[in-house]
Amino acid sequence: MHRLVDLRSDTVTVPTPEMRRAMANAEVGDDVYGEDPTINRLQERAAELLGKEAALFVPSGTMGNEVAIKVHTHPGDEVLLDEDCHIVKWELGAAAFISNVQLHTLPSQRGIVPVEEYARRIHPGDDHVPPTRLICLENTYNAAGGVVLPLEYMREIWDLARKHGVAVHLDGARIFNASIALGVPAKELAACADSVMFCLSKGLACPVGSVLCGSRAFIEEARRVRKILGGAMRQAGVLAAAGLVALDSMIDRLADDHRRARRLAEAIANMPGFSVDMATVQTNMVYVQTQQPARRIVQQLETLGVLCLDVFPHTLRLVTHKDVDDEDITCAIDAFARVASIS
Ligand code: TLP
Repeated sequence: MHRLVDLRSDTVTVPTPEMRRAMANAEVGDDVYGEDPTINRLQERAAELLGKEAALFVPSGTMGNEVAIKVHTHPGDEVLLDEDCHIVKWELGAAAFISNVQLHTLPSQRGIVPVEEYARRIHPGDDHVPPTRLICLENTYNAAGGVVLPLEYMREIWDLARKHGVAVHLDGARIFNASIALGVPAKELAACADSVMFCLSKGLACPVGSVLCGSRAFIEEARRVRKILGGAMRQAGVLAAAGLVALDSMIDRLADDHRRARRLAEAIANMPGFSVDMATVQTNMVYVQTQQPARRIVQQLETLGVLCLDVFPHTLRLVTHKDVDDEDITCAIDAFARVASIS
């Protein structure tokens, strides 16, 4: 029998042998004293790659986003963002819990809130209305299938925010997927935001970690907030070592994940009981609409050795990553065909 094909998320990836070697041999020190040379190297490398002055290694993408929100805002401030973005949907209300901010959520078309809508909502604050302090963007945008926000759109938001003195934070958990899909350096996307978080632990296959990038002053304060939240680590160079390998060798191969997602989507789109909006298949995710309840399909696929998530009552999410090869895609397509034939 073929091994399990795990399409639940790119977070399930395991470190490569090269990462494990680098982790075993990593030079380490106490990072709370700023003395871990491997973490320092990772932070410098990440800042350079994203075109920012400085960077901070954090345990998770959620912490990176939430530290950024805390640094950009004061209690009672307002943050404008899409209603289904990760910060709203999957971070357990952390922005309210940690930063005491009001999240003003706006509907979007696949992560794109019209620029005029932001313009209409931005408020300087007065005796009645909270000041808009921050706009959060997400690229790639998870909740519509890993779709890409175009560079032009990001620039328009950036110009608007500048004009009104509002900060922009980019949840770039999968910024390198966006960069590959757009054929644009990640730096150019990052240039449209004051701060950017990207994850090492997703398609880049590291076991742990994300990086928050921004100005030197922003990162200095972020470091303090990370400590308050209990996210300061000690000899975490063993983790950062995998991150350095990832930045050197795992970015370009994301194109393979995108190609495999497309193949999977094209096959499933033609099966009875399923549909796929091919326009949304832009990176490493496939959202499949199901006639049957998605939960039931997940269970049927599991018995055939294919794992995926039901993200909405009639929507499945399939994510390709480095631990899914062409043969796995064939197995997944066969499993879907069997489920389609019995439902
Ligand atoms: N996303 C996970 C789940 O939490 C949904 C996944 O499997 O996709 N921003 C974005 C856009 C994300 O997709 C995620 C994780 C995060 C932030 C948070 O990263 P972690 O899991 O490291 O806290």
